Amino acid sequence: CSYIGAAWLVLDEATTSLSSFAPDASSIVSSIKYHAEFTPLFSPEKFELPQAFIATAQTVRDALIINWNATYDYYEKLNVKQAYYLSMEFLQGRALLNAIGNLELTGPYAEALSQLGYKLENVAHQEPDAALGNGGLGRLASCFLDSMATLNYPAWGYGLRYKYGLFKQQITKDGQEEVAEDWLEMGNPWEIVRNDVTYPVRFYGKVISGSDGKKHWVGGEDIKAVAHDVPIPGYKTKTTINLRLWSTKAASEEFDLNAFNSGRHTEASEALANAEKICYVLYPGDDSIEGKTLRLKQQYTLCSASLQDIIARFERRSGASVNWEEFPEKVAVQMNDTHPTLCIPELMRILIDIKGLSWKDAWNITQRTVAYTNHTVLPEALEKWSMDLMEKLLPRHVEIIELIDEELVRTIIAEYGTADSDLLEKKLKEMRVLENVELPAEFADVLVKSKEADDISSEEVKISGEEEEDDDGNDDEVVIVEKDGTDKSSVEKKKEELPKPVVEPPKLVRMANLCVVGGHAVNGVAEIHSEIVKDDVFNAFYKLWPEKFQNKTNGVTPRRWIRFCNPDLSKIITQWIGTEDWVLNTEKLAELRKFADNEDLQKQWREAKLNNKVKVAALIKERTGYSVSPDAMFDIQVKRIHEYKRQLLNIFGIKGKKTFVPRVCIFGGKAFATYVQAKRIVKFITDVGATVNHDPEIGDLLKVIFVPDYNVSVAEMLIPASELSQHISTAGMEASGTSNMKFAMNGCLQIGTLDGANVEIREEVGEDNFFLFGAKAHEITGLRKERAEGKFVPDPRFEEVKEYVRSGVFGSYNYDDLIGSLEGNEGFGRADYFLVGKDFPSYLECQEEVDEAYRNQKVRLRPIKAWSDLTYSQLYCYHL
Ligand code: B1H
Repeated sequence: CSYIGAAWLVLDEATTSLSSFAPDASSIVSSIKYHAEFTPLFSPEKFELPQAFIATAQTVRDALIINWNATYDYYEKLNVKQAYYLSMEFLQGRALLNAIGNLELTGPYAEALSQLGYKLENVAHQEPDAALGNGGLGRLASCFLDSMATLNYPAWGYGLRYKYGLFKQQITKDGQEEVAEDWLEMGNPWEIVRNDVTYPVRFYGKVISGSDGKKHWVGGEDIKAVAHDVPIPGYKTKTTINLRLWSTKAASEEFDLNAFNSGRHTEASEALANAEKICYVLYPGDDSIEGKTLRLKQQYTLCSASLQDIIARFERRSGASVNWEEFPEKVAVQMNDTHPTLCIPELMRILIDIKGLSWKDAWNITQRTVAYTNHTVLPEALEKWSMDLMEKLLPRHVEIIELIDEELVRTIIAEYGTADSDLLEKKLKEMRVLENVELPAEFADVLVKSKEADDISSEEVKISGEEEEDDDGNDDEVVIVEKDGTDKSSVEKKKEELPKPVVEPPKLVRMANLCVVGGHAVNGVAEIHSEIVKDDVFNAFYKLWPEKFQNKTNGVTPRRWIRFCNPDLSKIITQWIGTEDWVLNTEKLAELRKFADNEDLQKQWREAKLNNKVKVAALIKERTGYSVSPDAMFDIQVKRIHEYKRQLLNIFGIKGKKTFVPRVCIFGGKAFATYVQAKRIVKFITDVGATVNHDPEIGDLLKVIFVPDYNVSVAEMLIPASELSQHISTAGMEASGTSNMKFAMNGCLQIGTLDGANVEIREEVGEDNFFLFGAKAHEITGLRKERAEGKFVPDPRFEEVKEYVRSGVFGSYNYDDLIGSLEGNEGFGRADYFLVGKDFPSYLECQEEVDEAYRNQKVRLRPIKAWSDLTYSQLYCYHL
């Protein structure tokens, strides 16, 4: 790996062989019995499937601990450079089958469990999903861990140990309902609690200047972060890396014994509850100030505890002579989106205030250590934090951020000069880390403030909410979309209704700008997305520092997403290629191409697919009560429910299309709990299903299924059974997508727009294997403008479907707000912002092509090579 450089170390073959560890079935049985008796998380009265799962997982954990320790010792001894992936989300899913698969122990475990009277598959199904994430961003983090372990990279993940995973989605007559997911109810057999690895994390307090000339952050409240380690095994290697998750506790002195003893129990334990609630849930609702505070506390806890831990390790490994200059040669911190941005001021604070470095040295070290992955260009997802709130919670960090901003202002002035004050003003407005904050005094006379600039004060800003660019793409007007997703009128209308605001606009910290300034690399997650990052969202920064900007197209682990979730297909692939090496090197899948026309292969392939479809039909029956025919085409769209992902285009298209090959249209995904429009979409899909699926005239020609509670485990069943998958976002809005890769790997046709990684997938699988439709990314702004000016005339088929929905055939629910969002200019703020109406005709035509292809179906082989481990693990290596 020439790009790695000497500081990196990849464990070699000799140290990574698994061969020394090969327990047979009978020793596994003994070990399961041992754990059931001596380390139970349950009572001794019964030993059934749930207990069998826990005891089995504990035996696997033993093996993982041996490898974890060996890996750790090795890194420690050689003092290697380590990559740390900091993420608010890790969507791990289940671990058992993956772990024994990676350890090459599936056979012996199946045999051992059968000796105990159980089927491995049934035991594995007892495991709750570790759903410490929302969707693609979190699953990507988990895929990275698998991949890095497999490639023997010294890397760790850092995250939070949420007590409740992402909510359980129940589908009722009212649509989606959220129920807390108590994934730790039966204990977590995988984690190792490190009660001795704890760090204080401080909030509030104030900054004082000491007589030593240093700044001291004093007072406030301290909590304690406690490390929980989850071993991450690589595939066919001894390397077992670590996912370190923090839980939060009150610092012990916070428990008020006197209050407790005098009967004031709640008061006495208030500090405890306050500390623990930081890690209750992922993305707590942030409409209230309490919610916002909690989110910021979560982000800071992740950054502070992880950096303290990383620094302690660096110091320990350095021995007597700590050379801070070497820190970036031993540590790479990758920030998964902007949620861990506080790493930047936190590393600065520790280096300056605690380790005594100068600003200049600390800044140099920080920049060389930290890098940022951008996952979205949606304006509402680019985090901005209120400076007032941040100042209260993290006063020292705000001072540091102000200085970073000041330094940036200096750089911008040096770059653009002061001659053209409009240009300078524009650049400052675009690039500064701080928004709506006066320039520091030293620059006061550099800038002749133009009148217009002062008008920024009337701009409306929504923090951590649903903020969108206006239809014309002109970002000096911002339309607010309320959390309830109902109408939001145009800016003009708002201006009329509201008196001229007298309040100052809120001072904000733009986290993405801070990441770009504070890190040495910024990457997008697919080619097209990385171009948008450079040309649009961060264009001003790109012009200043072109060398920082990179593309690293996302990837998925071929272990979980083919080898283990689709054993039938895997067997066929191995048989035809003649080796199982493809699991480590997906380039090899291309060798299948030469057999593409072989009828025996095609027959096997079809049988495997059918087998997987039969299993999914059973799952659908169990979860929804509906019976579906495995002979129909399985057409699947599973992802978070969001207007930009356009589930509405899919469901409207079902009605609009004329030709018909029997289909089971499967949907799955969760809507963010407060995203009302997305929840309406869920309700609508289930209503359509309830009508269509009971219609005897339609019968097996069409079924519309909403699979409740979509998660990693459900994905592992659905994807292998898919024949068509839909990736139909408005072009330019889906940063990458990763399920598109998983579907492609499992031999599934795709229909999609030229968006995210679809573009690269299409190049890889060939145009005739990808059903392309819709507007292109560069056309979107113009199309929105056209539509806003009333120049767009919707296709009559689109109007017809809307009328049909309005007619009430799908029940008594009032769909005006849903349909309204797709309509013309009046009333609804973002009138078809996602261009469903515009793309509708080309979508329908494309679906007709799909039908045609399915009728003449041949096996379509789509061995893709672009998303191998190496491609995306290079992420950590381009730093230096
Ligand atoms: C992605 C998010 C995200 N991008 C903020 N951004 C969130 C941002 O609740 N929040 O605060 C939650 C999620 N998630 C996804 O990342 C992209 O939409 C996908 O296109 C991409 O494949 C994935 C991984 O890069």
